[in-house]
Amino acid sequence: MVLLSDLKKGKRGAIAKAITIIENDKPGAKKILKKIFRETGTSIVIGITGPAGGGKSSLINKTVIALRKLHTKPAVLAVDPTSHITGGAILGDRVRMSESTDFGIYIRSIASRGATGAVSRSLRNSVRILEYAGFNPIIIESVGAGQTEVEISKIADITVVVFNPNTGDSIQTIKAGLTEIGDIYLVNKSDLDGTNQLFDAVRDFIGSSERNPIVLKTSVKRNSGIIQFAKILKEMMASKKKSKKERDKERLETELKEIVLNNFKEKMDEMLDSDKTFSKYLKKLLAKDIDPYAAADKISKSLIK
Ligand SMILES: Nc1nc2c(ncn2[C@@H]2O[C@H](COP(=O)(O)OP(=O)(O)OP(=O)(O)O)[C@@H](O)[C@H]2O)c(=O)[nH]1
Ligand SMILES: [Mg+2]
Repeated sequence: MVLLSDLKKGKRGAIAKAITIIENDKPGAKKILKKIFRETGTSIVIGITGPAGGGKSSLINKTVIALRKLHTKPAVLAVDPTSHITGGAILGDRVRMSESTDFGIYIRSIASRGATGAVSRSLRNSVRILEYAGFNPIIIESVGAGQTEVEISKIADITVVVFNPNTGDSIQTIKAGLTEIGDIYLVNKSDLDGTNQLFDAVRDFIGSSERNPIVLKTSVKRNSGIIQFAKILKEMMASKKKSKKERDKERLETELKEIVLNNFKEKMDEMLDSDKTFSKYLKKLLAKDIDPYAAADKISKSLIK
């Protein structure tokens, strides 16, 4: 069991243990959440997303140091979508981010494999652990592939999208999902050719939308734009804090529904295995006496009376 007093003090060992429990042990996770929940929901979550290799980890490494100097206490969760393929990506992130851990910043990779919703669930609860441990802001790095970028913006209070000129991120190739979610757009690797073109395009197409997001150039290589980015984040943290209650109300409602539905699903799954109506209609289905939809209707009606 994790020592709550150690967690509260922000001790690394306790945080690591708690997050491992959150990720792998459902009953253990429930126990921890019961104890810490009252003291969560207090930190600003910053989601940083964008195409693979855009420089997100490198940028976060520098940005957290700048944020620390601005008297905040950042922590980082890196969602790692490739770990189950190569096993090398976690190490890559750790190495790239190693500089910042010397400043009392907590960094951790979160495995992205698992059932739908499992990543969001462990992210949400890992954020809670870090809030309880006194970190603010909590930065989540995720590759903008598939649905993850959208999911990140559901968890984050501030969403940052990172593009760069060398991957052929012309405005035409940028996925619609990414153009809609950012509060801040970074054109990173601004030391490379094509930066101004991409910057203008992003500003014209996304920056001029009603949401009015901020568009900035950064270069980790030249160490430019990063302090400005950190300052903007800090200012935005203050303004997003004011609207946090409202966002959280909606999110908690969604989360609660999700958990209840999941509970039902698990319970029903168990029940169906031994349900007489289910086996009766399954037989009919196998004999082609009924179609699957009609059979499902009959079974559902018999269960929900
Ligand atoms: N020229 C240049 N290269 C950069 C800059 N920032 C990062 N890189 C390089 O880009 C490569 C990818 O950087 P990462 O920080 O791993 O990018 P990432 O977006 O975290 O990558 P994934 O997590 O794999 O999606 C590395 O080789 C970095 O050294 C920059 O500002 N300029
Ligand atoms: Mg990375």
